[in-house]
Amino acid sequence: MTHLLFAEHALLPTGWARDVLLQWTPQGQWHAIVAGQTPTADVPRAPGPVVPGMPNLHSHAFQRALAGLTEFRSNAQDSFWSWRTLMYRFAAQLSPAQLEAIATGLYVEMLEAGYTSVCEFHYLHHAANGQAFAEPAEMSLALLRAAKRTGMGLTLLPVLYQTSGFGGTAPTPGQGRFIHSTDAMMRLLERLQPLCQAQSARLGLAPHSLRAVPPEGLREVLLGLDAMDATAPVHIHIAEQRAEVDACLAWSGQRPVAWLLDHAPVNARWCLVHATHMDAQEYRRAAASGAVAGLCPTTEANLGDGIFEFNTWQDHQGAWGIGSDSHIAVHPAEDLMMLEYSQRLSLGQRNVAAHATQPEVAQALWQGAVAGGAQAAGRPVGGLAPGQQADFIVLDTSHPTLAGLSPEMMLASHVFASSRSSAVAQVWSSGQALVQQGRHALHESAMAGLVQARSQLLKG
Ligand code: NGQ
Ligand code: ZN
Repeated sequence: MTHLLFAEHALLPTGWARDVLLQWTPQGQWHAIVAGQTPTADVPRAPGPVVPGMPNLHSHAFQRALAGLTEFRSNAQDSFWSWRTLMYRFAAQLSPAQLEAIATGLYVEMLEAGYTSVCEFHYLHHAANGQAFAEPAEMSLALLRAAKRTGMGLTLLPVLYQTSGFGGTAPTPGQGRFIHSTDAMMRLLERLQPLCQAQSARLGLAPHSLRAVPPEGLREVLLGLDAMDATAPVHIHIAEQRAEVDACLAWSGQRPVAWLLDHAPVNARWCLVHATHMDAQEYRRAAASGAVAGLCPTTEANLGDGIFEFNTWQDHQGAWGIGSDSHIAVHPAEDLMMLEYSQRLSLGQRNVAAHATQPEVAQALWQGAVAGGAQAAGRPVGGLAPGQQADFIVLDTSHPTLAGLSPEMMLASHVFASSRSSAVAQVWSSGQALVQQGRHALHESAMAGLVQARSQLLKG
């Protein structure tokens, strides 16, 4: 038995199609997608245009409870680094139950906004005193449970963290909860692999950054991962801050992206998160490697990172996707808008993300981010095509900003003009309707749980 839905308008990889019959398997994968059909009375109709669900390629779930709480001056010159001090202080006390509550609330928010899968760049592994939990995967299990309960598609990326800076400097006390030997990380991955498989989550790995993983740790853990799964996704924070680039130059004589490309087998399974600071050669070489650029425009703006040269990357046909990272915004439309606006502001132009074959900016952004996000996730979540998962959203045609418009204009208005009042009516993941009339079934309890966990943390 397959499942059927009729959509008057659907955004396929080839563009908008009319009168589309969407058919998926009981396992939640697209079986057939055929345009130009006549609807029959027994087939349910989507109440609006159908658009692919968005993969979120970078998340630190716990940081959702800190969003909005660091917008005050704590230093004469606040920066990414002073924010990180506050973030570490917050992370220091978090319990597994609190992580689960925050992630559950966050995943409900993500689904309601149209994110249908997430890559968790997960580094908060140990107890507050830095000792491993009796169950070393305790914190990872909290994330797996949150994803399962909410229906969120998950790529779990346990983070390897070993040093506080280039050249092997010892971790600071605030980093105690993150640390693993390479062997201990391999044991964690082995423990997690069957658990991920059981809920069709994908397991990958994230060397935190070149600051946090020395060359031998990087080499060994990649060999270990390959022995487990030679196609597993690998994500890394790479060149977010100028101070990081300078420290890497002082240590190795090379910039971080150049160093990585010369010392690691970077290819299409890699996601380079915050490849913000690259020179012309790094743009060319990184794009040619096939790696996905992991862009987190609202977090990068919030932390004062700098502006990625999106049009240079596009000129090199680089793959890219978006992540909500610190969750200062949890909405694909906001991150796509921020990405386009950062380019407009720095270049003094408009419609930068449009390209020769796609003049519609919102559509170019949406489809680019879905394709690159799916690649980074290592899961078949690349849109409305047979073999991919039936992850999709239905736009809200009754939203005043969208009502009465063509599907192209609806998507553009959703991305650029919906003013945070989400224009998402339904969200389906793996062929299941998780969000109806804009609300996830767990909305009330999940949001209450998130708020309660944050209140506890603020008291602590
Ligand atoms: C993180 N966040 O791991 O949460 C980092 C900050 C670091 C971002 N890079 C810590 N946005 O990079 O050292
Ligand atoms: Zn990050």
